[in-house]
Amino acid sequence: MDLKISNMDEYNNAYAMAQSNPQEFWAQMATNFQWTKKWDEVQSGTIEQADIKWFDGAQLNITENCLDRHLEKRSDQVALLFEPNDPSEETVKYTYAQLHAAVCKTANMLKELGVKKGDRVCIYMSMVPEQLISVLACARLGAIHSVVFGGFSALALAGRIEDCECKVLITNDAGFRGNKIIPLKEISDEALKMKECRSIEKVLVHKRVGSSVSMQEGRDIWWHDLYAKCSTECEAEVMSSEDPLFILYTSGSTGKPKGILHTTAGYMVWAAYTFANVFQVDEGDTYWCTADIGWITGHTYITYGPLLNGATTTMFEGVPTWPDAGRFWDIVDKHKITHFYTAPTAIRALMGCGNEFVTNKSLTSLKVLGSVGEPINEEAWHWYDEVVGKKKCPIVDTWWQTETGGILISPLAGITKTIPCFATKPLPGVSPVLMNSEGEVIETTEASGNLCIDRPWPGMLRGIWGDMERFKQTYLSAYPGKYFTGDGCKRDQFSNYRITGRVDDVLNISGHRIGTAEVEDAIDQHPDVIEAAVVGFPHDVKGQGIYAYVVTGHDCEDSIKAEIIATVNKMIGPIAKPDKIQIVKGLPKTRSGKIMRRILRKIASHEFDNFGDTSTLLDPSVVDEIKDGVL
Ligand code: 7RM
Repeated sequence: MDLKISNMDEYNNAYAMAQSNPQEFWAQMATNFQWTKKWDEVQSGTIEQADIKWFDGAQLNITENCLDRHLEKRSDQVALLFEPNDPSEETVKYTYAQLHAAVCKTANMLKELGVKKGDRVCIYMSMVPEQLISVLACARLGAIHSVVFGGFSALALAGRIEDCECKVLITNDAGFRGNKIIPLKEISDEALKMKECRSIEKVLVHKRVGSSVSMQEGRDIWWHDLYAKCSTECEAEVMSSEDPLFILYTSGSTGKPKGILHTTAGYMVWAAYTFANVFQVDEGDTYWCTADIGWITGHTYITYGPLLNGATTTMFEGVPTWPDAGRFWDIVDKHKITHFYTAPTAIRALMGCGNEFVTNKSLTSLKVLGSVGEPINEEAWHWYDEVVGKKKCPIVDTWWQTETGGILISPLAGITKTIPCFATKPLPGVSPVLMNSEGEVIETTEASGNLCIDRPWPGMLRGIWGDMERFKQTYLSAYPGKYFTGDGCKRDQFSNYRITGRVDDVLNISGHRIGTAEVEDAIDQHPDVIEAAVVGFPHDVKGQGIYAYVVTGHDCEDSIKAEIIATVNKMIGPIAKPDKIQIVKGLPKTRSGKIMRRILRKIASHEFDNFGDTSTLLDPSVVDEIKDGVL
């Protein structure tokens, strides 16, 4: 059976079959791939036991499925289209044959540096083709890639390198982003100097900007020096289905970021299946996802999903508003982009720049528009639909998470009826349930509750690197036998799903996940800070902004706010920078010492009445003081 569904009847049939006979359904889907050895069992293990397996007993290499498999038919088709930051610099194109060769060469470089199956490789790069190539080169060798977004600080990078003990780091001299240059090698050097960051043996440095960087003898190697010497042939390592493919760090409501672990076969099938069905890319189409490969969206929907389907995928190095707010649409016209996938925060930012940046472009190539990363508001949905899509392009509002590997709830382009702000229907194999506050499944169709998934799907995370207990605790314990998403959700009378946002202490800032505890810990590092509480508040462009309430030891100069921001930059990176910092005398606490975040969230959102039950407050006068000083 073909991967692709082409009408609503087929969707209904596929959904029903994946529910009633998942083993048979996924066995049929899996025949679309190249296996070295077939599986013994399609799905085994349970959520209760936290030992989910898909296609156990099979052997494969995901890069053979992304690259080698297409060479017969598509060797001269463009696989990767790279659009540089500077519009005057030429586009770079890799055909499937060229990408295959580049991945093999790069895998051979990594071999030279001692990388073997199961080793972790950290990729801390800007959005250049070599970033995607590095990801695939790791997969070719069976090395586990851990991509760290280029906006994270040296400390954040060091923490991620240390947690999974990466052996090799791949970086750029520096990266272009709009009118900025990000000194990636310098940041890497700083990270590697830290005492907790000892596992790295070699650093492979790709030259992008031409910045002067220091190269440490014996440790640092220029990409171009080694690349020239490596062969374009590299046999793919034979991997077992449940061998780890990658780790990707993401924030939770407590503690350090978690290394989300994905394995080979299930992730591959899920990435390919969801890409094919949600986007409905046809022969000759050009697909572009604007995410960074440092996030899960870039893993599944720039790299693996499109290439597994033999599509043409686009990578853009820059930002939406440089040189001006028409950049995205210039690129759409230049490359006749048919499928465009971006985040609500970008849509809102561009919406605020005026329609003229869009209406003076053609955009006639566009067929499908996608949204991901956070709930899309009504106004942005309609602007996207009307001004960008000219009411001719279905919008796929795709709900999913780092943990889910790929899209779980979304319209299928041109098939599912779209509704503004609704992710609509679950993909075949996805069984969403809404839970009430008693922890029971809500049976009525029209309902709202906490979103859980009732049974394993192939792309489901298999664990948290080095911490299986936390894996069970975070996702599998709140509702026994179910995967808990951390999101709130509404279901309408026709069983369409609308995701309303996190129900835990995870913030979503411009589609980036940030834990309140992480930001609080960072702020606490400032020597004059006694205590801090961080909450989200509604922000027109970012979706949510960061509001920090800070208790300082003594009367501080106003400069403390700038210092706090600098501290957060250093600990996490600019993406976690508080938008508002209010210095307060105390935080509203219960008698048992818990901060009442509910009140702080309300104040930050300028909702000053109805704080709910405040009878457990230790000192109610604190609330008035905070209210009076609100920003
Ligand atoms: C893909 C990604 C996951 C969190 C998730 C939600 C929110 C993502 C949507 C959405 C409403 C959407 N992975 N989220 N997509 N909320 N509608 N279409 O973003 O791990 O970084 O974030 O993002 O809260 O739990 S992520």
